[in-house]
Amino acid sequence: MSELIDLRSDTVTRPTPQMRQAMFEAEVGDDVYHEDPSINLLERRAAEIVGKEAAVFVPTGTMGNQCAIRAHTQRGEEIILHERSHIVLYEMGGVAQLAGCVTRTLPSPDGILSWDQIEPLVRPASDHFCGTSLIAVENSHNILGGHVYPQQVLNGICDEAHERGLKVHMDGARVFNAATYLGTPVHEVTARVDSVMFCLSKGLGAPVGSMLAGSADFIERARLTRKVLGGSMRQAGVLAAAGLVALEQSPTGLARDHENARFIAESLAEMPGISVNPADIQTNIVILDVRGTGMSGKELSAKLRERGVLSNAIAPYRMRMLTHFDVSREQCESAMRTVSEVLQQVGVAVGD
Ligand code: TLP
Repeated sequence: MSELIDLRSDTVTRPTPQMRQAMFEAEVGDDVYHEDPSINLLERRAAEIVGKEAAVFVPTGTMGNQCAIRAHTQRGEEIILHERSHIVLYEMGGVAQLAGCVTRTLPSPDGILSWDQIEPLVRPASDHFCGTSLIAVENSHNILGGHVYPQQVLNGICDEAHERGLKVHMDGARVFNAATYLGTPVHEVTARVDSVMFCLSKGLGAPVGSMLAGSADFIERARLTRKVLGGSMRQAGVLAAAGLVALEQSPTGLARDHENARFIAESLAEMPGISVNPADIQTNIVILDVRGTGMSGKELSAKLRERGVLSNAIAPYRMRMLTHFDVSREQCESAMRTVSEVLQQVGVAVGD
């Protein structure tokens, strides 16, 4: 089989030659003693870029979110967030298991919340209720299609939350994609949140690692949880070195990924049985409804896999395709030809 075209996630990117070279040359030390120069530099640069006092390097985005939640909350408190957020769906109930908190979730079709929705759920602790202490936003929002918070909406949530003594954490796994879409520097997107986690290992293309940033105090507390979770690494400067290359070089490539996602959505929108709105694509994530093909998402993705195109079914009739660093426009074109061939072979006709 010729080379696979992997649209399952932007987590699948492999380190570039520059990243591998930087890893080879990295100066390292024991990070638990704060003695790894590459990690120290990465943490300083990350904090600077997102406009916060300090940052900590964590092995995964999940660990970054969980360290943030632990550092912002006390056991028995409530966190308000979107019902389809990564923290709710894909972090193994870490909010309950690790922080001892409860989630109160809200719906919205695109993953974006507003203060008007959040406000009625906020409550102080009482004889009957857990008190709210944290709001978590996901920017861009993954599973509902890579949507980005309009900056005013996000700033509004932060301002109102702060007036009530609540903290706001941003799961910014793809905040660089969000900033690219908005055409603003990342520190403007993150200006009013108390903390932000972002992944080096997604659109930015590093092999491993995420950053959690916030106030110096907050990061000190987050480091303790990182240790509890076994995430305090030693000579991990080899990873940080790749992360630094990703941080400095990759953001400019994200616009290309967004164009490719738009191309994929436009191509799919023309195909019988597939429903997707290209105007909905803001970043690098395409969610498509395949009910009209007569196949489930799993069936269609299995047929694509046989022909070398990898994608994920995320619900019985919904699939997700992501663009990234390691897929070129030509590969997107080839993947779209493959989808079209599969639909023809199974006899999906216009109007089905
Ligand atoms: N997302 C992965 C899967 O876990 C779903 C993906 O393929 O998209 N926040 C957001 C918004 C994410 O999308 C992810 C990963 C994470 C956090 C966690 O990052 P990792 O995988 O590094 O723990």
